[in-house]
Amino acid sequence: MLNIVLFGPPGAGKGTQSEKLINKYNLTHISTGDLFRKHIGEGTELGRTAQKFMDEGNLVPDEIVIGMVDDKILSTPGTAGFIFDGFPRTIAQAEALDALMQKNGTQIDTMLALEVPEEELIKRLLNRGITSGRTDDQDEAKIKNRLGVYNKETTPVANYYNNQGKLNPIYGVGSIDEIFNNLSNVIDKHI
Ligand code: B4P
Repeated sequence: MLNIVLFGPPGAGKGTQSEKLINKYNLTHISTGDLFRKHIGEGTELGRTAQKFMDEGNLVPDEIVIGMVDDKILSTPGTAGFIFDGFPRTIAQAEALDALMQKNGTQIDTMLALEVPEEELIKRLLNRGITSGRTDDQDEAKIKNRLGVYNKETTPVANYYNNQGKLNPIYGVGSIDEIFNNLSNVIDKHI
């Protein structure tokens, strides 16, 4: 199996690049943000709980996120591997993911970390707020809160993988294809 963590701040291009990577490498995409938006769309209890946190730009509590990822992994047996997009976002989630991988007799092979300056992130997210209607992308104060939460709670996750020798920083500004090629070059070293 090939298991990849695609990491980066909100708006770094994780979702955009995941779509291309899953096609090229035939992997299963697990985006916790997409899974929450699906629950919200279906009006589930999990969705109602998650929405309160997402609307403010805060993280959904770890136990909810981890349970949802565990369910998703169990529902896709026989896959060639996973791309985890927007997960893990805390050290507790990173530890839980290692345990889930171990339980399934596999491991995380590499972390690809997209790096994008904050002004560019704000510009991209406000733009997506207009085109997608996503409410968490429409208010600059909420976007700045998401970036603050990322800096405080999520950046330590990069160190967690760096300590395991798995961190690969990739510059995330440029054309989507150029960034995709740089990500693919790192992945190709693991297959
Ligand atoms: P996510 O859905 O993960 O949203 P995101 O980080 O904002 O988006 P992403 O990074 O995938 O978007 P992309 O750059 O592709 O999370 C939303 C919320 O869910 C969180 O705030 C949190 O509340 C909750 N949540 C999710 N996971 C959680 C977890 N594990 N724990 C706790 N809470 C969790 O796209 C951004 C824009 O940039 C797009 O419009 C795209 O077109 C554009 N773009 C992409 N690449 C570009 C490029 N190279 N140049 C120019 N524009 C580009």
